[in-house]
Amino acid sequence: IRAAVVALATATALVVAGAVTVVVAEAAAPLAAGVEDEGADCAVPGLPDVGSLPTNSRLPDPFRKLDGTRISAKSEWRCRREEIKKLAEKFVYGEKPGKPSSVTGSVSRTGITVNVSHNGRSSSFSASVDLPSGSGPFPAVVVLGGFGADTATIKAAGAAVINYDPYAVGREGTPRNNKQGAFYSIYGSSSSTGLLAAWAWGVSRIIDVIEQSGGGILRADATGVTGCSRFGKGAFVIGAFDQRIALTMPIESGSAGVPIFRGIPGEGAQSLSSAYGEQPWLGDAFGSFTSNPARLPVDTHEIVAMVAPRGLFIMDNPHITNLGPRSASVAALGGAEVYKALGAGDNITYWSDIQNGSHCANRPEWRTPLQQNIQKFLLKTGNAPGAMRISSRASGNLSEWRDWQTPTLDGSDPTTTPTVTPTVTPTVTPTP
Ligand code: MCU
Repeated sequence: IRAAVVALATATALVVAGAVTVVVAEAAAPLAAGVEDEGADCAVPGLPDVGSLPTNSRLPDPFRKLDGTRISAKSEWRCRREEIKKLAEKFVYGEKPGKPSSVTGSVSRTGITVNVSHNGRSSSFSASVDLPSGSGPFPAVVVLGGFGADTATIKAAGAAVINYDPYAVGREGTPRNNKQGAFYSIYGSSSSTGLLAAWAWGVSRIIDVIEQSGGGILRADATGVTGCSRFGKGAFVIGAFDQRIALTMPIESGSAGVPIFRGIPGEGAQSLSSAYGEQPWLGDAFGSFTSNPARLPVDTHEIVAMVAPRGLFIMDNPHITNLGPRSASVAALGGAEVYKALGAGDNITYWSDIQNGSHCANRPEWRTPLQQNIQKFLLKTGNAPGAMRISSRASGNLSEWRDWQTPTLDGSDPTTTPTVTPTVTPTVTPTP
């Protein structure tokens, strides 16, 4: 069936039996994958050791596999993506473990509970739910720490808000060797996984519970995520590391979020050592790169690419250099090359063209694109194209950062679901 669907997706029109025309087009809004990690079965070759990494002042080529060859077909992206995921875990965020042996919980009209146990340890956490008007089941946007895209706009667009407290899963203010929260109760307080990956694990467990709930209140196939500032760093990593998330919306995420690591020192944003030291947001392994990002075998344009072809709406603030907005625009432009190669260039938006320079302000400029992204990727009622609205105050130049070109990939994107619209042509019955 999958092969047939893929074959159909490449056709534009099929005439069946003379009377019924089946129009097949690639859907503009691909559904999120039904699983957390669609490439979990990929055989990833051994990763390099930290000591053997070459220095590369440019962004690594997202299309070049660990074996040195480049991908040439869209169907190869899923396993290249898995390589990027493994590199990002090993060198940047720390490992995000998959679904624990037991995840149970409940979804009500006011809240979600999550109980997890694994290897003889257990922990739990909860999140509150705020439904929009109507009867549901509703798509939902996970808002980190009550601090993200405007919740009134989210609800008015028809999506529920899940208020997620990341600190219940990975606390701030702890030393790296004594991390705390529901994640670390399971995986150990000396786990080398940073808070961002722990927060991502927590959202994945919320989605597990929504899936198991039967979908009467919240739809498991239409989850978005947002957060601002440190929670923008979180929203970015959460969306990259769970392919069930249909729409990822980081806001003003700053260093350790969207901005390319390589660009941060030159731009004068919060330094990598400051971000690494302020809180254990990044994994412990990132400590080898804080003064040397050119040795990273992966950069954040590839974290952007991990979200492809799913919906991504990056909001940034060009008025605060400390946030690295120019480096964030380069990450978006670099990652957008993967979106384009997959035929999903319309699914990414970067928007830093804003007036008010206050950090995490509620901005009128983002209201319409926020509604459009929710309609397109969560409600599946819209089809507005993405946009690169990069403020001239902080606009990076991708060509200065890359020495690779974007390939034309063969085939249709296997993660894109074709829309099949049967049109019945009236049969003309000859009159006697
Ligand atoms: C932009 O995110 C962070 C920033 O990295 C920190 O240095 C600062 O302390 O807090 C910002 C934030 O989360 O503000 C709400």
